Amino acid sequence: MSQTKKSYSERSKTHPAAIGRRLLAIMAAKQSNLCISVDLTSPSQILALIDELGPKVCLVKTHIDIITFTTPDSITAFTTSLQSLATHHNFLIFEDRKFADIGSTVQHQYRGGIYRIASWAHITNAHAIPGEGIIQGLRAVAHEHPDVDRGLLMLGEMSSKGSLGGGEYLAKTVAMARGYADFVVGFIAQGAVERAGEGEDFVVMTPGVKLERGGDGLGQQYNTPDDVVGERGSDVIIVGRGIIKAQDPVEEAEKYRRAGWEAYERRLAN
Ligand code: 5FU
Repeated sequence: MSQTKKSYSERSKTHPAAIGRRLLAIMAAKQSNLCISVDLTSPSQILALIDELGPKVCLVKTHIDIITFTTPDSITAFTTSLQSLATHHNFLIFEDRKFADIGSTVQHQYRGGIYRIASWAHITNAHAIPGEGIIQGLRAVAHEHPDVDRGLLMLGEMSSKGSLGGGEYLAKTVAMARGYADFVVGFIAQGAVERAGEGEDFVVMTPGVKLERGGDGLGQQYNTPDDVVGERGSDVIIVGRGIIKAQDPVEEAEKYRRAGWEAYERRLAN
């Protein structure tokens, strides 16, 4: 059976990565394939918005390095509060770090520095351009946290105009990830990726989503939830400005949650 025809609930029992099973179970339980991208710079505003939107989402995406922190302690306070919100509202945390270096360097970047991403983010992502050492390096750091589940998304195709990803690049990225199914949960891409067999399951997440198609004047390209989930077989819609810049972000998030979920239900039914 094609992966796009399987329910999130069914896949939550068989996905090869523990964090993949957990994410799919949350999606099924909350009837949400919505990931909110909270691209604001004030820590308190971010946390307040996440507290409001938490019930509607399966995943919260951060860019920790765009946030204005005044002290190292304020970073820890932020990530601790974020983890509490994740537990309280039952969502996972995805740090959109886009690692892109050799295995040895990304280990330091994932584990250390001022952000210590591996200590609080359930999921992060990486470019395939350096080769599979990047996956091996990140996975070794994840294994330093045996008490918590960690996962990686490989970037196979970006949403922006002129992206060098997709096509053959995406296919090579998928091939590279195949040996690491317990850690690579899936891909950032614009639609479902080819599976080699029934045992494989990739959670595909798609940024560049709005209720109306268009762009932002800086290369971002938007498709609708129905385009990406219904037509192209992606699993999770990643939405930033479509929600956070709306007059009523909670009401808008509900529109996206419903649109994403209905597109998924239609996909299963057709
Ligand atoms: F990998 C990607 C990509 O291909 N496109 C993206 O837009 C990531 N993103 C991120 O998703 C980007 O860095 C933003 O954080 C978010 C999209 O935000 P928007 O406000 O919905 O355009």
